[in-house]
Amino acid sequence: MADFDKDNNRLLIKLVFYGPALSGKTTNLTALHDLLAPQYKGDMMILETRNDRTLFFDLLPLGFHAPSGLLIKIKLYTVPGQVAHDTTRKAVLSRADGIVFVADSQLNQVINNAESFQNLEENASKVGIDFNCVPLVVQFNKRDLAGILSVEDIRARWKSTPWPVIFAEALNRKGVIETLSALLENVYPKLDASYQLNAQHNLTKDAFVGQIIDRIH
Ligand SMILES: Nc1nc2c(ncn2[C@@H]2O[C@H](COP(=O)(O)OP(=O)(O)O)[C@@H](O)[C@H]2O)c(=O)[nH]1
Ligand SMILES: [Mg+2]
Repeated sequence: MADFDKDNNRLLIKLVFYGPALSGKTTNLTALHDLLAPQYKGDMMILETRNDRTLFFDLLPLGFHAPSGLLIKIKLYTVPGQVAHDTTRKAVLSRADGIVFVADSQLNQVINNAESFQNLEENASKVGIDFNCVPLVVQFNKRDLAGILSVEDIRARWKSTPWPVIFAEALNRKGVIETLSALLENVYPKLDASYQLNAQHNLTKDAFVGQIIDRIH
């Protein structure tokens, strides 16, 4: 769970965008970054390891304070989707507080999506994340393209799972805020259970989500 720094009364939350290569993970991050007001934009950082790239940034560089004074900071990460970069994916996934799985809606990406989702499940277990409990949102991206799975098909396929499904066109900045918002809604109860955000810090779920989403337009 989140990194709680007791001395500094600070909670550091890590959110990871996972998915197959080229599904739009980086585009999601870039869109969120672009939509933030300048004073809330952290520098976009690129971690280069040999031949792969991991992108991350502080959602609100200064964080925000719960009424109790607790400082909350959020970092967003993408993983490299290429099959070869499994070690990096595991490292990035490690200690994630929430995950967005970015699927590519194109019909010819069904297998890549499935393999990547399976890889997520395996890697989560390898880094000690309980896949049945971790907050997860599934985003079907690239809804603007032709040759995509229908909304009905996708809904039918995911109906029996516990995860929210959001449709997006990250390239056109559609659905990205909704995706983040859905993830934060799911992250809050876990954080609340671990750190008594409501009882001890007077931070309700609406305030938690609102503090973040209100700064993205
Ligand atoms: N048509 C369309 N293209 C998209 C969308 N989102 C991302 N892309 C494109 O898909 C390609 C891969 O995107 P990128 O974010 O780099 O994928 P990543 O490998 O998952 O990080 C780029 O050319 C993007 O412009 C979308 O919603 N619609
Ligand atoms: Mg990328």
